[in-house]
Amino acid sequence: MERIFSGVQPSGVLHIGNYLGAIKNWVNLQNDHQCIFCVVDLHAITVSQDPKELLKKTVEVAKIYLAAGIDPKKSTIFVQSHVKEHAELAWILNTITKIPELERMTQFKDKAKDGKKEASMGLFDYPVLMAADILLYKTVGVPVGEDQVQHIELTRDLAQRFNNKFGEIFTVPKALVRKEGARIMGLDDPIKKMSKSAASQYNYISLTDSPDDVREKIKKAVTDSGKEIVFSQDKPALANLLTIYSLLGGQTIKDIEAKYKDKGYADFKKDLAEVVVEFLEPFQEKYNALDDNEVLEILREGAKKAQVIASQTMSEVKKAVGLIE
Ligand code: ATP
Ligand code: LTN
Repeated sequence: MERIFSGVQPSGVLHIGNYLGAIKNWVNLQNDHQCIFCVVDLHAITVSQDPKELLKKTVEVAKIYLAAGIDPKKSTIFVQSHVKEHAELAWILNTITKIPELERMTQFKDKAKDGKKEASMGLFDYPVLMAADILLYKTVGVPVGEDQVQHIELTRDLAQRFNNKFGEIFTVPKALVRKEGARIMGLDDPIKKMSKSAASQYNYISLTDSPDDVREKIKKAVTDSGKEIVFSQDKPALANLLTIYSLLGGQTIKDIEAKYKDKGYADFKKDLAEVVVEFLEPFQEKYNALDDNEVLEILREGAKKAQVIASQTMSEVKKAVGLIE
């Protein structure tokens, strides 16, 4: 079976963009692939995190994986910092990465926008650690949202460069990006992607939001000028809301447009809120029923399984590079 690897940072509460862009796809893949899903805590600390909150969020992200339908009997779930080989391989890949390759990364440019002086080396090096995550497991496919494609291109370049220099060790992975939902936009700003580290909570609908929060956030969501409910590129706010409605409600955009032909934004938004609430309810029921200690046990077992593969790859890498084991 082809191997799949992906991860999410425990940098905030996951939102419907993370679910629709990435995790939903993971759930489908686990039936016919060997899947490894990681909570990437070492990536989260590339920007400042409160230590107590980080611990809490790491367990929360794992619970979200489980509540979304990731089955630990089929897939390996673990925490990145539990498998030390991730940091070890990142160091070796650093030695074949060129500085301009990292300077080009749009995520770095976005996150360091308040001034490169304040950005850490870790933030700059983030894509190399991500390449290490993927290459350690000889991954074939990486299911992610659109914003991560540039990082996967770099991962492919590094794999090829390493293989040319030291011998064929790494598999060259490909990004698996869904056609729809790969880029859910912010509710308060439809030009930027929905982000869990956004300044305002009105940017996103988190997977743990209460029904009243959802209703309020959708009511406040910005809309475009005009009255008609139609999907169009020059109505980015409405296009985003229609996409969310379609993916969470299981109806085509065409059907939704027909349904609101003679109605306005108020009716549309009211119903959209109920579609989101209906999706979240069973999800949150499963989430709330999970026991933290059992989840920690799943993560420890997952790390043991991941480590077997990671240490095998690391030994091959060390031998190839000329490091004594
Ligand atoms: P942050 O804003 O804190 O950097 P994030 O919300 O972008 O976080 P990540 O942990 O970086 O979340 O991403 C987890 C997964 O969710 C990735 O595969 C990413 O591509 C996907 N993703 C993130 N935001 C969106 C979005 N708005 N639409 C679709 N997919 C998304
Ligand atoms: N950078 C990713 C998170 C991430 C990841 C990975 C995704 C870290 N390592 C490996 C896929 C494969 C993000 O979503 N921001």
